Amino acid sequence: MADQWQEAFDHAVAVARKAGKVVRDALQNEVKVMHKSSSVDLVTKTDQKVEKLIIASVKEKFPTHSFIGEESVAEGHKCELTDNPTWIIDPIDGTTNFVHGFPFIAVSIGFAVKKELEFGVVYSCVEDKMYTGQRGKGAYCDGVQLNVSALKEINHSIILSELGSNRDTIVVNKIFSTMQKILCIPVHGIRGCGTAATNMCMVASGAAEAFFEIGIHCWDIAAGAAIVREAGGVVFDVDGGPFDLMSRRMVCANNKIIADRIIKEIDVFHVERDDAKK
Ligand code: LIP
Repeated sequence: MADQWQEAFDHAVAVARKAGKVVRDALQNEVKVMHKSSSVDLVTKTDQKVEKLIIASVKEKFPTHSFIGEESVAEGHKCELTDNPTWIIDPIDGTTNFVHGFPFIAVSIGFAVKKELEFGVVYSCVEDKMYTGQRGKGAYCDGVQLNVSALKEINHSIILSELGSNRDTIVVNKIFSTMQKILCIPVHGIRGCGTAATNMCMVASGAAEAFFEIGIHCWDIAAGAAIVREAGGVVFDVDGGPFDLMSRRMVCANNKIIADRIIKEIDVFHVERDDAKK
C-alpha cells in the first residue's frame, strides 16, 4: 500500500474502535427493530447513528473522499464505486445478532482507490478484537500477524457460510442444496458467525478454511476481502472468475484448491448487483 493511505488507515482503526464502543453500549439498552427489504432484513437506530458518526468523522478529515454506507444506500444514496478514494462502511455487520444479543457484531470499513482495495478494518466489538489488512503490509489482529490455514485437503476443513435474508423457496432450496453437497464432501463442519466480516476474519486467522455467500453486499465484504488477501488467502467470484466487489457474491479461502472445490458445489442464483441502480 502506498504510504499516502497510512493516515486514512489509522483514522479507520480509530473511528472503528469509537463506533464499536457505541454499538457495545447500545447492547445494554432495549433495541428497537425496524425493517428494510423484508421482515427479516433488520435495521436499528444504532446502525444509522453509527454510520453517521463514521462518515462525519471521515468527511472532516478527508473531505474529497467518497462513501458507500449500508444505511446511506438504504436511505436512497447511490451505491457507486468510482476511481475516487472510497470508504465502504457497514456500521453493524451482524444486525440480526445485535438485535438478539448474539455476540458476533462487527464494524466493517473497507477503503478502495481506483476500485482496488487498499485496506480493511473489522472491529469485532463484543470480543474487542481489531482485525486489519493493508495492501502489501500484511493482516493483523491486535498486533499479531494473521496467516490463513495451510490445509489443502477439504475433507479436514471448516467451511463458513450464511443463510442470508432471502426467504424465497427456490433460493432457500439452492442454499441448502449447496450446503448439503459441501457438508457431504465430507468436511469437518459448516459454521457461520452471522456476520460476513467476522467470517472472513476467521478465514484470515486460520480458524476456518473458507467462507462463501451469495446475497451479501459490498459493505459486508470489502474490509474482509482486504484482510483475507493480506493473510495469504484468495478471493474469487462464485463462478471462479475474479472477485467483483459489487456482484454480491464471493468465495474466499485459504488457497485456490479449497476455493475451487467449493465453487464446484455452489448452486448459483441471481441477485441484483449493488451498483445496478444508477
Ligand atoms: C449481514 C451479513 C450476513 C449475511 C446477511 C447480511 P448486516 O449483514 O453479514 O453474513 O448473511 O445477508 O448481509 O445486514 O447484518 O449488515
